[in-house]
Amino acid sequence: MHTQLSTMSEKAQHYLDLEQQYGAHNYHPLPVVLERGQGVFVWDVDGNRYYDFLSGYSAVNQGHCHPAIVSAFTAQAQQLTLTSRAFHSNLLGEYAQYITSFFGYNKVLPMNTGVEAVETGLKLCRKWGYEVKGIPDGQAKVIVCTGNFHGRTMGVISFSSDPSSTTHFGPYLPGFISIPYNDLSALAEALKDPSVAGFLVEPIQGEAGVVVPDEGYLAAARQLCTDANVLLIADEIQTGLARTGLMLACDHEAVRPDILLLGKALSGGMLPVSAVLADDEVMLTIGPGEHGSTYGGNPLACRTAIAALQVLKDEQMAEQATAMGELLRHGLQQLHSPHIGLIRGKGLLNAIVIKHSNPDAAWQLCLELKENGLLAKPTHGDKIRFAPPLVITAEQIEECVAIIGRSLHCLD
Ligand code: IF1
Repeated sequence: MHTQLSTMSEKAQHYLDLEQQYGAHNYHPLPVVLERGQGVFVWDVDGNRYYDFLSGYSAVNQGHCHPAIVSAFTAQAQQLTLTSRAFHSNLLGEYAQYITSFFGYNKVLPMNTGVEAVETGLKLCRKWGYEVKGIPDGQAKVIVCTGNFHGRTMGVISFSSDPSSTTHFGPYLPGFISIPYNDLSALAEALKDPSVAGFLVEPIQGEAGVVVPDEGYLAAARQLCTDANVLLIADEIQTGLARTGLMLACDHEAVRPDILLLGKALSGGMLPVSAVLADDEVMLTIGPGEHGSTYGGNPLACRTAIAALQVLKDEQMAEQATAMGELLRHGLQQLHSPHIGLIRGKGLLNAIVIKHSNPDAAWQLCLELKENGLLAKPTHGDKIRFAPPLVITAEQIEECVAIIGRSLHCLD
């Protein structure tokens, strides 16, 4: 267990004690208790202000409590929040038209959390495999990549290569083939199996520590899948929605997935909203009563998601992410810190790899960053993700680089 650098205020400790006593211990958060967020900033219960360099794992790309999204959410919350899909609502059709034209697909299947979108995409893929591709029933396979993170349900952890996601949760769902990420020959080999229905991939592997594949990987994977009559399923739940400098990370290589998975910032951090986009040949393999969710496509989610998407465009957040990302990576390079082994990322999805003899160094650095007014958290030990909201300004990037530079000295 990590040692804490600073003691908590009595007020903050009170909240930690309640969580410790009454909440499951399924996380190890940084010792900070937040009570307010606005734009790139969050404040703790003692009024201390922090730059948020995690953005809710890219769920608040638009910034905390974006006014236009809050007002859409608030207005709908006072009108009609949930009808279930047993009845129609005046918002689902409008939202479906809006999001399908926004991303250029025939149809959307609305869900809630990201992992539900992943599960839904896999169900669509298998259904298409049997009913369109003609794979013998029960034999459909999906290719996945080692180092993936697609969520925490039993089905999705079945193809995780991370012991902390899988240990003692078996038996696992069969029907997945694991290949190394960013390895086209392994993909080509796996695609020779005629029972393969799909290839599920993150355009950039987030949890693995922002692993960016080689230039051309996605485009080549797209072609290999097309040639093998296999669906390309892009998990853009973390990389999508302007985070990497274009609306989708797939856009960097003009790749159009057969199934597009979105989540997180689709609601700007207001409530869980996810979406599966596909064309009719895939989407219509699921008929009435064959899939669903109580909250999927609820009016509150629909209205909020329209506002969240509109804001991304109106405020040119993808362009912002490109410019601010370059500024951030350049600033980090200019620190010439002996403790930074690697800086990598695209747009405002970045990570540094810490180089230090102490295995706890990344955690210690995050505690120091917190003391200096910036919140970030290590992923997989020695990597720290730097992913601020896309509304961050150049001056704020400069200030954050200075904070990071100052904080790195705690590792000297
Ligand atoms: C945790 C990080 C992890 C995702 C991608 C699907 C999902 C996620 C590419 C599932 C969710 C979250 C989950 C959260 C930490 C965070 C995360 F990569 F973003 F940092 F874990 F890897 N596809 N990622 O990143 O979406 O069901 O959570 O809405 O579980 O600790 P969800």
